[in-house]
Amino acid sequence: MTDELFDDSCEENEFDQALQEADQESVDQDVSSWTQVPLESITGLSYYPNRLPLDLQNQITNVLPKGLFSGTNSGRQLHLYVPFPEPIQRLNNYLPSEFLSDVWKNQPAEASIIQVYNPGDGIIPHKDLDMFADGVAIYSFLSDMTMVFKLPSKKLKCDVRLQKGSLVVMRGPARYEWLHEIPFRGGDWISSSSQDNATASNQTWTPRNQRFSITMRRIVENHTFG
Ligand SMILES: O=C(O)CCC(=O)C(=O)O
Repeated sequence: MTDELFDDSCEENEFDQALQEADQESVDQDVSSWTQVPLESITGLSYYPNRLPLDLQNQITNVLPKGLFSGTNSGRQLHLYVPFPEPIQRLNNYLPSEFLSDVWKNQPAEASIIQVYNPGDGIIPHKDLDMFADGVAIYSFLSDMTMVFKLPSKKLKCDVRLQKGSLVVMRGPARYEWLHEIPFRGGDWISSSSQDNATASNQTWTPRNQRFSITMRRIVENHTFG
């Protein structure tokens, strides 16, 4: 039954192909000399822990096709377009009101991507495609994982621990100037004193578990596919 909800959305289309040509930049991966900056210093980046009620997290997890979570293939994605299945549609209700009014002009998300990460999986440094409007919202499910924001021109980086049930929002410079990535590795270094200070000496290596995210976006006006 639940798989039927997603049957049509799983088909490859032009939109999917465009996404695979995302604005990916080759970044010097030796970031040892880069300066770690706090999340608050990145204009347009906001993080909201514990954003989603547990029952909504569970409902969404349960409605997704089981095949997304099985096996060890990496890079499993599901692209959805409005109308979203009901529990996913409800994610609009948890977007910050100022984000909805100022950035999306009180319109709900039009496109979402569900991405599953097994330990070792990641996503390369990138900016989101220009076909997407300003404002990107990413919800995290099942387990925690570290996302890294990078500004190569100034050798700045910021590690943001995305906890399950959290929301991270990018707009303006955070969306258009900074790259974001999830490093391909089996775990993350976690500072016990600060979520965003990855250079602290009091870090512990925390193995990853399976995680999925739902990224919600709007499409720029007058965008034509194909
Ligand atoms: O899965 C994530 O948290 C990151 C997703 C992402 O970077 C994207 O959809 O552009």
